Amino acid sequence: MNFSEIRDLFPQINTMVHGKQLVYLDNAASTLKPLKVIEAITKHYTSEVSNIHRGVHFLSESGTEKYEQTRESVRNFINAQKREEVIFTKGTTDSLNLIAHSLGSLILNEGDQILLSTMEHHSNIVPWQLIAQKTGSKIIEIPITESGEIEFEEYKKLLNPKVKIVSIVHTSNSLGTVNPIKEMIPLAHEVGAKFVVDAAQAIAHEKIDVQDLNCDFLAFSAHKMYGPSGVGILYGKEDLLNLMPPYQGGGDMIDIVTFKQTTFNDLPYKFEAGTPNIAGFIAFNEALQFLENLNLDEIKTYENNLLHYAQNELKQIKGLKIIGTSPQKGPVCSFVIGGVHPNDLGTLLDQQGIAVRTGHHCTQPLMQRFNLNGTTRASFCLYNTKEEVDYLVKSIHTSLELL
Ligand code: C6P
Repeated sequence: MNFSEIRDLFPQINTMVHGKQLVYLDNAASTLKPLKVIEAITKHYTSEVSNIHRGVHFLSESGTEKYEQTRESVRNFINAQKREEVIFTKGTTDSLNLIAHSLGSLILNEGDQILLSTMEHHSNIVPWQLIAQKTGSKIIEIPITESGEIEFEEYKKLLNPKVKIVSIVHTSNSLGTVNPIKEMIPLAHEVGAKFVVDAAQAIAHEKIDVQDLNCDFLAFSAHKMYGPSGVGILYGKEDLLNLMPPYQGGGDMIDIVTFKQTTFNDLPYKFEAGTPNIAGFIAFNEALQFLENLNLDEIKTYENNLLHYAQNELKQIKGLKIIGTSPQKGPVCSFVIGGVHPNDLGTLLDQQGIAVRTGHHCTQPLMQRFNLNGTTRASFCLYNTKEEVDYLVKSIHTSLELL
């Protein structure tokens, strides 16, 4: 695979920012989009607009067919057994809210426990807090080590029959840590708990096979895997999804409505209320094809090499400390430098054309754990290069001279 040719597939990569060539290192927030994805959105809005699942006319039927093709591509991409297990949502946050509210209201009772780790994104904390308040259940925190890894022995100790749900990030957006999900899942199942995986950061960087993992639920967003925003996936095991009550009402999720009572549609539509982001889901298929045509193992190796190169180069900067030093990492490098505020550094890097994220990255409990107000985060993906890393390091030096 020629990674330098891949850059040509992304029109935004050649953008100028403040008169400088863009160096986009904020891929954990959202990736750039390949031309094919952009063209699919344009095509839909130029000549193919119609609603789906609702018309007998040509445009509605062909739109429905394309939309449902994406479901089949997602099923194949994560190796789900059935298309009914692939629910379309607005994104990871929406998927996690759906599970928390629907599964939570089904299985949580007073005194039950939900296990979350210190490194969870707010989207994998707040929905659980909302349902915990409603059901009288409790959130228990699995601590992490100085290197930013789950304390596995503590996790084992916390498991007991009161634990009904364990919800864990596969790859941390702030630390890069890849958690030992595959070892954690059977232990949760032993005490009868359901296991939810937040795969927002993992999905574009390594192969995820839901049958092999044996997770009960998996959530991710298209915009972090070269697809459009406002498009997300919730995978769930069919038997559980069948038992779970609907999350939102209206649109496609109904079977028969009377003022006395409503019956609900079958999976996956039971969880898909209202008109979705049709163009987005159709274009998402192009992003999936793009990733399928490349090889996720090769992508992982390329990105891992780039991460190690970046970490080694960044470590040479006086006073720079990397936050998250697990040997198992996705392509994310968070760091702090002495008395430098991350926002000041981020602003100066922006002046030099570099996009990084600064702040708490929607992981405030994690920042509290490390006693930080935030970090600067460079996050890489398949179109980033060593030259861009070198430019980042040079630009940090320039910024430090100005500060
Ligand atoms: N993290 C980041 O810059 P949405 O916004 O719904 O697509 O994804 C939410 C989400 C959930 N879990 C993890 C691990 C995530 O990283 C994110 C999004 C972005 O790190 C925006 S805060």
